[in-house]
Amino acid sequence: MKKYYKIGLMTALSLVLTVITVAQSPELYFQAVGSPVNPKVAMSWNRYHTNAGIADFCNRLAKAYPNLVTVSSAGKSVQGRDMLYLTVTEKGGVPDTQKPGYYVGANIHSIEIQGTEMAMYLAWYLCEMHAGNPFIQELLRDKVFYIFPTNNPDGREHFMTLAATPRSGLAPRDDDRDGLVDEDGFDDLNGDGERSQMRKRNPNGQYRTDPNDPRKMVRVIEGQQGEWDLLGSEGQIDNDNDGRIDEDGVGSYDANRDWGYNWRPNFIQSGADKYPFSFPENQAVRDFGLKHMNIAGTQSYHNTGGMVLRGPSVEGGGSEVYSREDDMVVDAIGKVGEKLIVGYRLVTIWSDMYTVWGGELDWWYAAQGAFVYSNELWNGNLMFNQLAPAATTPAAGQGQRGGQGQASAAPQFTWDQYDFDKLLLMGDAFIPWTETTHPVHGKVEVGGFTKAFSRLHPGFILETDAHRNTAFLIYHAYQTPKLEVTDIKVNDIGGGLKEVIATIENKRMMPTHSAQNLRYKIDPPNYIFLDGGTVVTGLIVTGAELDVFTEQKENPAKMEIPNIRGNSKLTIKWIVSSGSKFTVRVESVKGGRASAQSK
Ligand SMILES: [Ca+2]
Ligand SMILES: [Ca+2]
Ligand SMILES: [Ca+2]
Ligand SMILES: [Ca+2]
Ligand SMILES: [Zn+2]
Repeated sequence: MKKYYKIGLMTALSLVLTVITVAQSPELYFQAVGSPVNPKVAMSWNRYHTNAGIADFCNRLAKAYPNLVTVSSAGKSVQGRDMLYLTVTEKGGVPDTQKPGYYVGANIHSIEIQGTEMAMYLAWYLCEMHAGNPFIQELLRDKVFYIFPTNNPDGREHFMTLAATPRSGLAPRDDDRDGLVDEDGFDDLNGDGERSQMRKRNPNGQYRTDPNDPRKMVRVIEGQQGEWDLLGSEGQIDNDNDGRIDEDGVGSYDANRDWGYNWRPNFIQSGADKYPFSFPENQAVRDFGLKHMNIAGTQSYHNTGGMVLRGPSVEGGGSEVYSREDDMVVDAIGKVGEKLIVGYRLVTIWSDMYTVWGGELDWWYAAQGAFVYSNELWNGNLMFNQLAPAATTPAAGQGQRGGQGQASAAPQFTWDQYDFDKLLLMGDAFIPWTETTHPVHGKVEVGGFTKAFSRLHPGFILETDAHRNTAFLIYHAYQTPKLEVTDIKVNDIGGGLKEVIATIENKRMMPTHSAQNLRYKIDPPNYIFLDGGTVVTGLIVTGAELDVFTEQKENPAKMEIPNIRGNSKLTIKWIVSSGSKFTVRVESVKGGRASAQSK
C-alpha cells in the first residue's frame, strides 16, 4: 500500500491553474444551504472524470485537506493503472483502523461510470463542509471513509475513449475458444468513439423516417413507401472470418461475479471467470478489506434503475442468512435511503431483481461482516415531472417503461428519451444520422443516442443525485456502531474488596457483530478491559437488575462480549481486590475504541 505521490504534468499544470483561476473571494458569493460556499477544491459536478481527472481531484483534495485526506493505491489494474483510494477521517486521534470504517466502491462495471462521481462527491463534501459543520466533525472524528472512485480504471478509460466497452475489465479472454483472444469485437465504422445504430436505405424496408422527427424511425404501415432497413448496432463485421459476428470482444466477463463468497462457475453464473478473485482489481480490494476489518458498512455503486439494493443476492442467502435483527437494521437504514433519494426504491437482490452468485456485496456482508448496500444509480423517472399529467400518457410508440432492462421492482414511470433530449438537453444526446461505409452492407447510416445518455446522468441532474446518494451513505456510515463508556461506579463492598460497575453503550443502529460475523467468527469478540486494579471476578449483567449475570471465569480483566447490539446498553460488574482509580477500555473491531476513568 504505497502512498500515491505521482502527479502528472497535466495535474501539476491544473494545480497551478487552480490557484490562479479559482481562488475565490468570499465577497462574491452567498451560501446556498447544504453546500460549501467557497470550496478550497473547486469542482463542477455536472461532468464526468477521466482517470487523470480522478487522480487530479484526489491529489488536490489531499493537498487542500492534509489533516483529513490521504491518497493511496491498493494495487494495479490489469493494464497497470493504480487502484486509487482516499482515506477520509480526522487524523491525529486513534489510527484509522481503530475506527468504524465505511467502504465505497464504484464503476466495477465499466459502463457504469457515475458511481465514481458520486464517490468523489462524498469525499469532497465531507472535506469542504467539515470546518463549519459539527455533525460532519463528529462523523469524521468517529469514523473513517475508504473511498475507491473506480474499481475498474481500465474499463473506465476504454469506455471514455473507445466505442462499445464491455461491462467489466479488460483482461483478455478467448470467448469462443478459437485460440484467439478479443479478436472480433464491435466495430466503430466512423471512428467517433460511439457504437451507434445502423440503417441502410431500402425502398422496400420496414421503416421510414418519422415525418415529425428526423431522429426517429417509424414502422411503415399498409400503403406507405418504406425507406430504411434497420441493421441493429453499428459494426457487425466478422473480423476473423470464422462465420460469427462480434463473438469475442475485449474482456467479456463480469467482475461482479468474481468475489469469493457464494461463487459459482460460469455454467451456473454467467460472467464468472476461472476461480474466485481472478482479477487483480478485485484482489486489490479484497486484500485491502482483509487489512481493514474495521469496515462496518459498504456501498458498491452501480447503474441503473433507481434502487437501493440490499442482500442477500441468492435465495435464502446461500449459506449466509440475515438474522431478524440484521434484517431490521438493513431495512430501517434502506428505508431512509428511499426517502432521501428521489425515485429510488429499496430492493432485495435475489427476490426483487435476479440471483447473483459471487457478487461484491455478498462478500462484504458474508465474508467480512459489514452491513452492505449497492445503489443502482439513475432512473428514467428523473427525466420529467412525474406529477404532470402528460408524463403518464406518452404518445403512442414513444413511451418506455422502467429502467434499462433492469429489475421489475424498479419504479414504473413513463418517460420518453427523445422528448427529454429535445426539450431538456436541446438535442445534445443524439448523434445525427450520417453516412458511412460498411464492408459488407456498403453505404449505411449510423446515428442514435450517445453512450453518455440513457444509463448515465445528464450533467444537470448529476450533482443533485450525487448529493442525495451521498446523504444516504453518510446516514449509513453514521449508523455504524458508536461505543461509549457512559458510567463507572465504584463501591466499597467490605473485606478489602470493591465493585466496579461500568455501563457501555452502543449509540447507533448497527450491532458490533452481524449474524454472519457471529456465526463464522469473522471478528474476535468485543473486549472490555478493566485497568488499575487486581480483578477477582468479572460479571456480565444479563438482567434488568445487577444480580442477574454471567460470570467470565478466565481472565476477567478482559471481558469478552460477543456482540453489542444497536442502540443498547451493557453493564459489566467487576470485583477487585486492589486499586482506587480504574479505567474501562473497550476494543471492538467494527465498533472502534472507547474508554473512561472512574472518579
Ligand atoms: Ca476468440
Ligand atoms: Ca461510431
Ligand atoms: Ca468472427
Ligand atoms: Ca473468433
Ligand atoms: Zn453494475
